Amino acid sequence: MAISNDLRRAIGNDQLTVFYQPIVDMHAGGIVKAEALLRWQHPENGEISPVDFIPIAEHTGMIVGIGNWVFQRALQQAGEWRITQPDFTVSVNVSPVQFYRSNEAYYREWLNNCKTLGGPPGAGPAVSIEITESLMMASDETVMDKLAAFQNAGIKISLDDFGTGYSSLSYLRKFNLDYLKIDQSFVHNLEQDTANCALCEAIIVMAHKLGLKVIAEGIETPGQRDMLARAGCDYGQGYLFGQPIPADQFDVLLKNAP
Ligand code: G
Ligand code: G
Ligand code: MN
Ligand code: NA
Repeated sequence: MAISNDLRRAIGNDQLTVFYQPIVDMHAGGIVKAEALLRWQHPENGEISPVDFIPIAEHTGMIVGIGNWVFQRALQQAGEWRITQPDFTVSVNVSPVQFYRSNEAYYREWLNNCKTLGGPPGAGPAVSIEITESLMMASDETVMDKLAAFQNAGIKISLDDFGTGYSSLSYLRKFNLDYLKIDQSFVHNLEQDTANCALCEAIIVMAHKLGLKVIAEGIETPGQRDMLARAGCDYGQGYLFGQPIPADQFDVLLKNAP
């Protein structure tokens, strides 16, 4: 397929970049984390969304190499931001296919990278990972072992898109996660939809009782921010605080942040 050949070439031709979207502390304020989001600038077709090319990368196995590259980029970048903000963390999306298709050596390399790249070690690894429910559904021993290896190395784990999959609550007991990300579909009509509001409040209470911090995604209005903050949500992400932007623009955002 043409696009998979193009993607193979994109890796070596500097067509892939990592953008960063701010994540703010809902109570103290300020940008304390970022999510790394991959972008592909195709030479003829312009920007191609990860929604379109990640599935191809997964299907062909290219996601292993691409994922490794994103992880290293994000780690190096997070290390730079840690010079002025020692607790700063960048979270990286990790596809289930990366877990299935990669071996022990691959993980050891990731974990070693965390020690050598990523800036001052004081606050633990500068990168955390985001996984989805589909990975937890597989729940075989090797996936569990790989997740445990990350956590033993101090890498925090977020459950992304919470509430959109099967959301079997038993996963939350079985896996020892650090963050739960409320999917943006719950946030977008928070001010109009009392049921969504009730769900967000209940998710936050449940997560806190289980010892997880909560990140709400897709916050676009001050009203949504205020409702989530009142409900005790720990962190917020969305266009209200900033879109995904290149690292040099993120630098400026961090320097000018209050
Ligand atoms: O920012 P955006 O609309 O482009 O992201 C679309 C989707 O692509 C999101 O679900 C996001 O998790 C996914 N995505 C973005 N970057 C990466 C990446 O580096 N790895 C993986 N596996 N998924 C990514
Ligand atoms: O699936 P994941 O949560 O990793 O991807 C997050 C996606 O949401 C990215 O595509 C990102 O660009 C997008 N996004 C981030 N903030 C907002 C927002 O406030 N509104 C909307 N509509 N999309 C957002
Ligand atoms: Mn994500
Ligand atoms: Na999400």
